[in-house]
Amino acid sequence: MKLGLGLYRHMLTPENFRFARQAGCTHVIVHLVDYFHQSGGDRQNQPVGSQAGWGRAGDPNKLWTYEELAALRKEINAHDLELYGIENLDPAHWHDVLLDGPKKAQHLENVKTIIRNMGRAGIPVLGYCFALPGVAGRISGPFARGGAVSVGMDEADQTPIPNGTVWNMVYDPDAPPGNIPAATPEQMWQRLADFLEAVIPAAEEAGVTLAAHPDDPPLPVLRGQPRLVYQPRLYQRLIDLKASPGNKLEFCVGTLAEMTEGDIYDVVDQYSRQGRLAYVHLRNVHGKAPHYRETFIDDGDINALRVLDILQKNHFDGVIIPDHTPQMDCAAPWHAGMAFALGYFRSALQRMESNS
Ligand SMILES: [Mn+2]
Repeated sequence: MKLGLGLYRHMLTPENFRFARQAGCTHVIVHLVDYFHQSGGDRQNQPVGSQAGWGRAGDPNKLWTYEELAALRKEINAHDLELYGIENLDPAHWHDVLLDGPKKAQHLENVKTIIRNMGRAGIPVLGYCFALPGVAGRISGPFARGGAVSVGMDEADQTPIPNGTVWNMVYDPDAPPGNIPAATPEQMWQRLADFLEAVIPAAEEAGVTLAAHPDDPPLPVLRGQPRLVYQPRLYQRLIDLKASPGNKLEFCVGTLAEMTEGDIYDVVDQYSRQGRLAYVHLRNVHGKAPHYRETFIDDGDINALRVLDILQKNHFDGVIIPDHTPQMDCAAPWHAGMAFALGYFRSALQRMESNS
């Protein structure tokens, strides 16, 4: 098992690469989607609510190139770190795959091109969320131990998604007024099947693994749209759609624990035993969707040490990252929260290494 840190696009700086290495990470996972671009949102904190959105999607005609990916990997390697993966696709590049829209064929080609560029640049994992609404309806407050600011949820946000928006980002600011039509669950599963059918062969050829995040928050319907993986058992349906080593999971333990069915330790065992985890988001939470609060890693409903033991037992050899953490009261709230979680993981991993 390897320790990693997830970094948002605006955080891809030498200082943050050094921070990751100093905290014991050997790997990083990067976001290249520029959330809150042009929206003036608070980039240090996790997004809450939905109406303001996460800003404008990127340039539909500018896919991530081999040159920029290779340069990023080189810079990360220069800090004695490996670039393990890219987390999330830009809605500008693939919205009609999610929406089954008129540009679907072109957008499937876009994803294949990105995958080929990643493979050539030596970046092995692409995380994605196959969701129309994205995260919505979160609230923020002093919910964690000692009044640390954290995110949570009290009720499901069912406000409809406006035209020209998907996954909280605006890809067409000139879209006509109105909302996107509600899909059926079967339509969404078919869209996912079409996606995997089209891109998994390209991923296999490029040596890239696709990694699916479960629906966050895990609710059957959000913003009037059906969700796919809102109970642990639905992850099995996703991996069974395409029996390929390129079809794996961005296994978010926090989101899985927020689901109303299943025992989290059985769930971790079920999927890690099958060797279908690409990487793991390990965070803690108290409660079940839609009523939950995110907590410090040692302080929620999940025994994270027990999760790590199960992953070890099943020979999981990928990367774990803290996902997100409460913010700590100091000059660097995000970094302190991450350093706390990373120190916790380093200790657990060191103990495992000395016992094996
Ligand atoms: Mn997650």
